Amino acid sequence: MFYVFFVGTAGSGKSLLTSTLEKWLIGDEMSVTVVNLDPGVDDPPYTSDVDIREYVNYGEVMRRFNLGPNGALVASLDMAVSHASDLRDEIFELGRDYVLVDCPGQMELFAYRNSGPMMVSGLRDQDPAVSLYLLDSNIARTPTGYLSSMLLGISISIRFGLPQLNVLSKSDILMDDQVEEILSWSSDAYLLEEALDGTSEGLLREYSESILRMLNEIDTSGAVEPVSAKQVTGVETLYGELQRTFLGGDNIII
Ligand SMILES: Nc1nc2c(ncn2[C@@H]2O[C@H](COP(=O)(O)OP(=O)(O)OP(=O)(O)O)[C@@H](O)[C@H]2O)c(=O)[nH]1
Ligand SMILES: [Mg+2]
Repeated sequence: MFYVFFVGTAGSGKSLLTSTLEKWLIGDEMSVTVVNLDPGVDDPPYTSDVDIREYVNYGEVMRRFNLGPNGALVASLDMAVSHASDLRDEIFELGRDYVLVDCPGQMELFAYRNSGPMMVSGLRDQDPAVSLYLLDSNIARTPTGYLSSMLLGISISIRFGLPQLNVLSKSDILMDDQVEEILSWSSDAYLLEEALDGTSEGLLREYSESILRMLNEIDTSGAVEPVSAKQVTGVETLYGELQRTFLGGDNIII
């Protein structure tokens, strides 16, 4: 079983890409288990086979502990961690080729708190896994937005300790030349530095440049695949990358 964890900021397109990739894999004669790990979702764009909502009631958590939507999500995931082995058992019994895990959009669960990484390691156990990090085109279209999205991706990869693939989600909302520009930033840090020079000033520029130097030093720049879950473009390339990652072992692409 190969695990793919879909992570990215709120609304970056994780759930729709989960659904699109599921269809793609099934079309390629793979068997797929879809796991919903978002306790607060109402109506995901797929039919989940395994669902965290079977184990924790987000609305009830909100009412009982008098929490707001974000606090209730944090508390719900904390509670659900104790059921990670039950979720894993369900996944294991299905025994399918791919396990697509749609994670909640609240990134602090994964970038800072323990419950996200604990859930990830509880689910996959020793099975091969990759985190699929979505950079939202709405954010990554500006040089500073791109840089901050990459930093968040690094936080997640540090916490997960998994090979990571970066995708530029919702690429259909950008013009072709905007996509090309973002891809050029991902392949050549000097071009990103130039772009930052043109858009930021003073302290912000100094910060951005120091961060860029740090990224260069730890060699974290890397490929970003443009994908549109809506128009189903880039999915074949993504599928190829996933296969390459699973077959080739540890290639952390970030
Ligand atoms: N244009 C365009 N819109 C998209 C694409 N993918 C998702 N969307 C839209 O973006 C919105 C959010 O998509 P979701 O798939 O729910 O995003 P998410 O990351 O799962 O959101 P949360 O779970 O709330 O964090 C929806 O209105 C989708 O229709 C895409 O490839 N292109
Ligand atoms: Mg979602």
